[in-house]
Amino acid sequence: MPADPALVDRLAQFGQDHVLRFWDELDPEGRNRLIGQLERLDLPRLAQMIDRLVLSPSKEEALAIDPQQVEPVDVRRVPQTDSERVIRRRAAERGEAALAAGEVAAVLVAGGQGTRLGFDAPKGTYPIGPVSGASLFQMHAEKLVALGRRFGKPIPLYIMTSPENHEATTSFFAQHQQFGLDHVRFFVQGQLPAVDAASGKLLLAAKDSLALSPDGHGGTITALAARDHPDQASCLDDMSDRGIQTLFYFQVDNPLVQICDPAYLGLHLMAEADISFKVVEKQRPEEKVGVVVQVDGHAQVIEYSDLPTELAERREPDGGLQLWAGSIAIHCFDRAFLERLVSGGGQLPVHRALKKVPHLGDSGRRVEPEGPNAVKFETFIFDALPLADRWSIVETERAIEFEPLKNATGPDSPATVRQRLSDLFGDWLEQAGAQVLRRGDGSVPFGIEISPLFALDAAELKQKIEPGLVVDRPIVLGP
Ligand code: UD2
Repeated sequence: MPADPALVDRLAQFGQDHVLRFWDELDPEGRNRLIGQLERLDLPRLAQMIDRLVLSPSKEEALAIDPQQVEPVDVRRVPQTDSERVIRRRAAERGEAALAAGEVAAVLVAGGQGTRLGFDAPKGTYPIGPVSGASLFQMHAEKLVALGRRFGKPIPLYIMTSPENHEATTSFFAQHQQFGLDHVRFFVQGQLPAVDAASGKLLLAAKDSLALSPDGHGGTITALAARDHPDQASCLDDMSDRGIQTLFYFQVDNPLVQICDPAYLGLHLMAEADISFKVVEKQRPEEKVGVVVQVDGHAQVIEYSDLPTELAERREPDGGLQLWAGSIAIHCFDRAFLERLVSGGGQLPVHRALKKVPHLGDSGRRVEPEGPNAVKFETFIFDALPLADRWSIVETERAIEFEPLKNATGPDSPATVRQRLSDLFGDWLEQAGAQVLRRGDGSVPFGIEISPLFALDAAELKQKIEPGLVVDRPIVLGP
């Protein structure tokens, strides 16, 4: 059976009909797969992306921001004075009230490919607990269970996966009885095709499949609004039915994240913000975090890979970086803001990434490129910031809230993350009255782990341990 002539025409109109060149060799299942993928493509939009980001990327560069217009953004800094501490305390009360009223949901993005870590499974399943080997997913889920108990209302969790890791992620949760969570719902992000970097032609991963990759965490917004079946509510509708007003958004790779931090939620609510960002002071100009800046009176993020060196290195008279506010990808969203974005069709801008993508050559043989050969397209969630009317940017301390797992070795690796967790839990134990053995440089020389189900913070820990406890060897405090 030949391919549908209307589809062939449509592809030909956009110069992409070569993707059907193995049609005659495909079985019905393969044909259906390919047709399904092709029908989901927005060809006119794809053609624009190819023109702007592949065939004439210099046009895109010409549109880039003028460094003279980039200024630091207003940030609510870590409290230094009594009055600032009072504001945080009031904000925490406001956030606690929202949690107790069941108005907050958590959204965990876990659809990424984790290429840099070199781990062949969903990153959330990585055993990161310094002593128990608890997974990232377990740590996040147990924080939510503990928070639900503390505030008397379970916090629903929505987890974004990608087609590649959906099955493995959902089975991991099923194997662990959803880690005791009351409500967890998985939703799958969209995909975008990779194209040849020289010609802009779609690449095939197999005779019956395009080379597709996740559409970036900017895909969260459309995926939250999508329905898997016509009779199923979207995640946003489900949240609305549950009375959720605020979404707390976080990434899978940072086990220190203070999920649903009441003070952060409260500052977001008090500012009546559409979107909030948590930031830390960047350690070095080249650190791989996007910076929150202001351009023409409006806040936006410049991703690390797009930040010109001149701007990254610009310093204040006191020597500090001028654009210091590094985004750690912890956000609050007003649900109504996301609904407005979806109904207004407000698509986030698409970014390009030049990558090595294996594909099928003309003869049908697999090509393993030696260097980057293809452009992948991605959207970023932080590009929602310029679309917001009101925003709130809040500083937090790196030592207590940010140590992401990105690489197999060196910085941001399992070794640094486990060390940071042990050091942080060592601090909690000391604040709770224990004595902890330390190295000369202050670090803890063995693993310490405190399950969120045992204590969520130092204050809770203090009620649970014997005063005078001495910690001089690996320890796990669990439920
Ligand atoms: C991200 C931010 C960076 C900084 C840093 C903090 C981007 C582009 N940059 O850098 O500014 O905040 O994090 O750690 O995000 N993900 C998906 N689907 C996708 C792609 C990613 O769910 O299609 C998830 C992924 O599972 C992870 C998170 O998004 O939880 C971050 O992805 P990344 O590791 O690619 O981002 P990174 O480290 O370049």
